[in-house]
Amino acid sequence: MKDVAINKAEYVEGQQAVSKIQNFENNEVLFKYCSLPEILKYVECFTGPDIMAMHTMLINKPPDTGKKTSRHPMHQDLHYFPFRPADQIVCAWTAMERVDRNNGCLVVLPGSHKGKMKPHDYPEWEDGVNKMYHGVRDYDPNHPRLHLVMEKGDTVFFHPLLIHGSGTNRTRGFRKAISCHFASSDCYYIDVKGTIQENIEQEILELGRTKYGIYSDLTMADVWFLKGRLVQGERINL
Ligand SMILES: O=C(O)CCC(=O)C(=O)O
Repeated sequence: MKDVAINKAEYVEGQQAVSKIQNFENNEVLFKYCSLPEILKYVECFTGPDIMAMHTMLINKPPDTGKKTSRHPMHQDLHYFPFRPADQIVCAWTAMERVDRNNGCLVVLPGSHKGKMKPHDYPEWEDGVNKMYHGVRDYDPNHPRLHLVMEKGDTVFFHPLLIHGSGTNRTRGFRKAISCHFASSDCYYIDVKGTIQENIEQEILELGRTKYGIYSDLTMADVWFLKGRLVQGERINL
């Protein structure tokens, strides 16, 4: 993924061209992260013994160009997932270098995971917003916020209903983090038609059609089924 501040037609060199690598489940080097015992021993507390890696990301948050497009709006990850129950899904997010408010650390609303899933949409940011960066419209702006200052290698594990996002990268470096969303393979797929997730379903289907070349009858659940990979135990439903 390329940051929206970089014109589509513009040629940029090196890591400037890559603000995020997603779905690295077929890259043996990056995917090792998802099988690390240091990670899985905590993941298992949420998922139980049968564990799927459902979504993988290496986030290379670029220095902001002044348009504040390096921000990630406040959101709940469950908005993107057509599987449940939420309590058997967990994200592991590991800092690959020190992250703090200067380079756009994670910011979370503690306790928000106890609430419901909220409707999401693109925020109305003046200079554009990255593809699929939907945000929660109506969270309480007075809810206490926590900025997660982390050292290289520190890992945070969080619930898919936790409202979180990340700030502007005001440094000249690329802020790197690696993450995986894990779920119990015993979770089950749901049909999101007619729900508040319908808007993201359309975008995921567009991507899925291009990636897998399947044009008829593709569902959001199919896309997740195709990219999910077992990391421990037995593949049951997902
Ligand atoms: O790493 C970040 O800046 C935020 C990532 C995030 O919240 C996400 O991709 O869901």
